[in-house]
Amino acid sequence: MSDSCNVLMIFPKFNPKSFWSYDGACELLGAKYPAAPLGMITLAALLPPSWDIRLVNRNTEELQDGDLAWADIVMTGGMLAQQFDSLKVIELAQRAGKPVAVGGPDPTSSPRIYAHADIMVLGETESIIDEFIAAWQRGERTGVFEAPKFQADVTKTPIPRFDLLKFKQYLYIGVQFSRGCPFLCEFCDIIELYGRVPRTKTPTQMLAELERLYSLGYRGHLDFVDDNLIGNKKAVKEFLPHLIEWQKRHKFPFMLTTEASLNLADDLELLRLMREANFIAVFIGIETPDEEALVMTQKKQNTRRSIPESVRRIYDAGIFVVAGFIVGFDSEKASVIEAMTRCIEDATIPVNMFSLLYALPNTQLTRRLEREGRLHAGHDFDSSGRAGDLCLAGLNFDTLRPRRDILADYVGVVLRVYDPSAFFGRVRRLLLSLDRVDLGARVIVRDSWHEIDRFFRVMHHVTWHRPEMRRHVWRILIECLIKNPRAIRTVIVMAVFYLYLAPLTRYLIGHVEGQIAELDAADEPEVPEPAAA
Ligand code: B12
Ligand code: SF4
Repeated sequence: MSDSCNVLMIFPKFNPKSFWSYDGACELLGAKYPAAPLGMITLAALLPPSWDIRLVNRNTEELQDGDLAWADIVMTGGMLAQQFDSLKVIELAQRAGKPVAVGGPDPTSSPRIYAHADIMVLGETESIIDEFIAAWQRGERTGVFEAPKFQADVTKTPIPRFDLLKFKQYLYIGVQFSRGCPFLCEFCDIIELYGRVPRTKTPTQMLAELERLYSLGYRGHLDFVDDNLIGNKKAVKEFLPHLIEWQKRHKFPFMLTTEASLNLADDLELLRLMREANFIAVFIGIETPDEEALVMTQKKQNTRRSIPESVRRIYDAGIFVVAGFIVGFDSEKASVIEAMTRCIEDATIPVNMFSLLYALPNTQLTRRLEREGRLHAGHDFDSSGRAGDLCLAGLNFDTLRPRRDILADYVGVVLRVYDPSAFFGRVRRLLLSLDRVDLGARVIVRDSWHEIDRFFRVMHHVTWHRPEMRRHVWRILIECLIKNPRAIRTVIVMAVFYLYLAPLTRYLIGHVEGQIAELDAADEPEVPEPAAA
């Protein structure tokens, strides 16, 4: 038995042109990719300390000559939107004669696609890592290690190996407090992968993670990647006072974002705590304003409420909402353009991710569509390098409403919501009234100083290269300076969003219009050849 092992972790490339890839914005802000690979660095922390680990993130850097030769084992894997590159990495490793182990959400949801990898570590690694390590140390170089479902005790999860990250490559770093979500949305794979009983880390554990990041020199944007931060309200309410105290003691080194369900709006105490901890934004799946569709898709927590009022309550805590909307639910009877646009305008949500309904592998939706004979063959296999992206590759099933109408609605909503006047109109209404928490003059001056370079870069780009934004951004900036200076940072955040969202939406619209044209061409009756004279 040998105690040493050279592990080459390769984090595969994400498919391009996604809402989440911040194309253009990353370069402008001096980063290479928005988010860091938290799953991989968590796995790294679970391996024996005597093993040497090299992490190569293919989204930010190239594999160097010699990396593969150095490795005793290659570890790779991630999500569906990385499947295309994961399969390439497996091939690269196997061609170099190295055993390759895969893991992460996509191999867990679709193991058959990765069956040719030498080793599969499926599910939450914490629960199965000891078996894998023991087998490796016995000299076994193949095998399938499957964790029992939802058993991982996250209070035992070690601090992720943040030291393996090159912070400058990223716009933000992720940490995780909880796994799982109590709700039952039909299209969601989170509850299948991580369960419906949210498991949380302890406050001490979380503060140790923050302390490690702090001592490694990280400052700035920290994302709580929880599926639903408020899935276990009692636990998060216990944690937040510790987080507030830590943030205050360290003079607020981190501005925080997360994901939560809309019922966050019902708990003013929770909102107050999040505000004080310096949460600046929360991603919420609103999905659709159509009650019937919400009921059918089992997203009952969004029903029987006014969506704009709920969002307003979150704004009152100084936290802005980024929303997810889906077009293509089975219950849609007619165009959703009007209702969706109205909901977004009434709720004043500037940034919205629009998806076409996607049957992700390992969901109730996928199983229902399969039973109904509507699921497309190869729905879980990425042959094009586009799969998984809810904006580009949705509707991987036979729709009930004509497909063409759904696609036309998608284009219609995106066009209206991302028209520059509409977008900046919402930004202005939101920011003039957003009551950001007061972090104190010293923190504001320090942050402004740290970000002055980014501020000038963004404003220079807006002023000289983006005429459609220039007037709006300068106007809101000046108005905010006079009427609501605490929201200035958010003006720049919104400008950055539009910098990449405008070209992305043009691309998405072109892509979807291409699909519409294909459908039209397939529908056109063939013109008979003129008869020969
Ligand atoms: C943060 C996040 C993102 C970030 C990415 C951050 C990054 N660089 O990794 C962003 C915002 C970019 C993102 C985008 C998307 N995401 Co995402 N994302 C998440 C989220 C919420 C947290 C990921 C995380 O850090 N988890 C914490 C770590 C500790 O958990 P973990 O990754 O599961 O890792 C554990 C194990 O899986 C294992 N493990 C992980 N990797 C490996 C590798 C090996 C070799 C081994 C052995 C083990 C192993 O060890 C860890 C400890 O147990 C997850 C849900 C979740 N709870 O994980 C969804 C999730 C991964 N995303 C998902 C999806 C579908 C997407 C999108 C495609 C669509 C979307 N939701 O908008 C887009 C991709 C678009 C694109 N083209 O880029 C699905 C994936 C489903 C699938 N079958 O693959 C998930 C599971 C849930 C969801 N529906 O959102 N996402
Ligand atoms: S609220 Fe979000 S995480 Fe929870 S089940 Fe619904 S879609 Fe999934």
